[in-house]
Amino acid sequence: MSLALELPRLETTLRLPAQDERQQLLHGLLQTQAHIDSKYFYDDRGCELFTDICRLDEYYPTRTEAQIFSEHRDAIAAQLPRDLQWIDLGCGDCGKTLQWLSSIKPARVIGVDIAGEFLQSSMISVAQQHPQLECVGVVSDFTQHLDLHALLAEEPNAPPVFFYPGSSIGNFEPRAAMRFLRRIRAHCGEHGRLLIGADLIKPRAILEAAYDDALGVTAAFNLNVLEVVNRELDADFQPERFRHFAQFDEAHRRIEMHLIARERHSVSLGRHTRRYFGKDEGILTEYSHKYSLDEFRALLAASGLRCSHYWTDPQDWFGVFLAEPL
Ligand code: AVJ
Repeated sequence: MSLALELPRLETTLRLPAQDERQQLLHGLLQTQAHIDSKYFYDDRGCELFTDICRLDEYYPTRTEAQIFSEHRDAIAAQLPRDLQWIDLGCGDCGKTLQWLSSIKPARVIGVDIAGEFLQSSMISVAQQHPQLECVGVVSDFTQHLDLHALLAEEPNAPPVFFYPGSSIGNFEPRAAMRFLRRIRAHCGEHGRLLIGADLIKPRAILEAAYDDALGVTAAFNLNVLEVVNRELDADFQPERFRHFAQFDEAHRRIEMHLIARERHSVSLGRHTRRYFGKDEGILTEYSHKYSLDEFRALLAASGLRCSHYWTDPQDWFGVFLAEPL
């Protein structure tokens, strides 16, 4: 027997060619309402800043979800099928998944993330801590394309449990969220499950503070996206010419994050394109939708998923939902 650790399997699913990705990004910046997809937040610096956000006093979602998980872990695990395959969507460093392994004892762990190098090292660390566990990393922009059918079919007797924590579902507008949840459902078969976290409606002041903290970490996170765009498009955004803005839109039940031009100026978006920004004109960088418990269960139902159980914290600030195919 060899003592060397075998590297975990890493697969890359089809992605848009880099050129098309850049076209989409450019197109968004040239709309009347300029926008940048939230996925561009997460370069190395952005991942670091997001980790810092999760530790802020004002940013309650991560902490609240972690409390719900630690309080109800055994009750949740008891509702999951035996010999499951655990699919962590947007696994990052796999920190959340690691906390589940001893309770759920999965047949296999599949970590899916858009950041490939980071994913490789995350899966290595899971494999080192659990040498008997089969670990697969899938590099994928799963919000655009989710096709794990062939991979899941390798273990036909291990029902998939999709883990989508952190209220990342909030980035989707409700219709797109439904389409995404339907794609998850299509992978579930009879015994598959979805364990998902969603941030809940609460007073505006608490929501807005969570997205505009006193230390300015969220502002730095938002502004960092301009550095990412500069690299992607060979653009010349100057972050100091923009300011962070976050606001709860009550009608749409979502936090909207924008970058607002401090003054009238223009930005080169590569060699052939220039965009003018008027003073106070904004670039939309993120939606973070908030739901009531009933609204989120209705969204699951509209996606062909029945919410069999849910758990919240004492203040009903965050919801963890377990769903199965209808
Ligand atoms: C990672 C999408 C769940 O919406 O709360 C945190 C991202 N943006 N602070 C969220 C985010 C600003 C976060 N999600």
